Amino acid sequence: MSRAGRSGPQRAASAAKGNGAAAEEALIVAAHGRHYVIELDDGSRLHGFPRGKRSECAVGDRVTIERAAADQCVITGFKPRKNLLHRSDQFKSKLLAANIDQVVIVLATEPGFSEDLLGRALVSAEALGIRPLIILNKIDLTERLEEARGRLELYRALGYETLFLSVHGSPDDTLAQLRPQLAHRSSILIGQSGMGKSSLLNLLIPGVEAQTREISAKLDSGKHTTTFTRLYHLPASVDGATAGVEGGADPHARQRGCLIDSPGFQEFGLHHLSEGMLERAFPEFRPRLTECRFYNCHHINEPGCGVLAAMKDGAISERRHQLYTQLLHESRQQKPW
Ligand SMILES: Nc1nc2c(ncn2[C@@H]2O[C@H](COP(=O)(O)OP(=O)(O)O)[C@@H](O)[C@H]2O)c(=O)[nH]1
Ligand SMILES: [Mg+2]
Ligand SMILES: [Zn+2]
Repeated sequence: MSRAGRSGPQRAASAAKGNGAAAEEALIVAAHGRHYVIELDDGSRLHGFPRGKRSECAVGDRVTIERAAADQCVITGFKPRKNLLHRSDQFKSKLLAANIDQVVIVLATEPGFSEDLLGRALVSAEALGIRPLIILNKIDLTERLEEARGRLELYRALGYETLFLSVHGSPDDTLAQLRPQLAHRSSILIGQSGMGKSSLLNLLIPGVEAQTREISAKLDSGKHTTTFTRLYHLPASVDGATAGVEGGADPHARQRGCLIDSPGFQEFGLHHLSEGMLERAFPEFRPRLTECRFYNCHHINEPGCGVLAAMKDGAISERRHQLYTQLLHESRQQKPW
């Protein structure tokens, strides 16, 4: 690859300097089990493995590495991170991605989207203090547009920003809407299959399929699995800049922002969130929490509960309270991990 060719001399120089053992900083751009793809600051990519059995790092982490072989390295540590997004169920807790600025929730008019998944994605973002952005795709399919808009009204009223677009029907408008939202941020895409996540990635990141194949080949020696999380740098066009080379070697790529694509969002377990985190992850609950008679109120059936009173008045939606109840139940399950 030309990339490797370009960075060859640089690599040799840095390896010689530190006798191959100097710690270098790099970015994790893909993860599949204990196998990582590591991107150096010159854009070249290596296979990376953690030193121990258990791996504590995720896509989006900045790590320190030591060269092991020409295209391999050992991850020796990671830099302090802003945040870390998890997913968990009764059986395991999984690291999803680190250093996230925005959770982009991709929904569509057809097939109908899961409101449960939307609610969970919002809660996961709120629990980390990350900004959520809701996208309703396929507005060209007008038959179910009004129904979808109606279901989203609750979330708009809660203050969540919602974009209505059509990746296929009006790609230019879609780009115009998304550019200012994505530029200079690290965003993770969340969505059920069929909502248009891949279509969106294709529109935003030219050549994304080739990149995916390259990473996939690296991770799985040729098997084209899509069961890994990966990070794509946004192209220069996203922030309106005209100059700049496409690809990882562009020194401005890091500042332009990135998109992290993660498979398997049919379910989004949040067993790892504590009760205290949960009640605060519902923004409409927050002002009511001080109204509860009992300081340790669970907002389920306690007398004098501010949340339940607000629900009775119609100020808090029953759908949202149901989700809270379900998440609280999950949070109380035993966790073997
Ligand atoms: N009508 C319409 N179809 C779309 C749009 N975006 C994606 N699709 C279609 O929806 C299906 C699922 O899209 P895909 O990108 O594979 O979804 P993913 O499973 O979320 O990655 C495909 O058949 C796409 O062609 C859109 O804006 N309008
Ligand atoms: Mg897809
Ligand atoms: Zn209460």
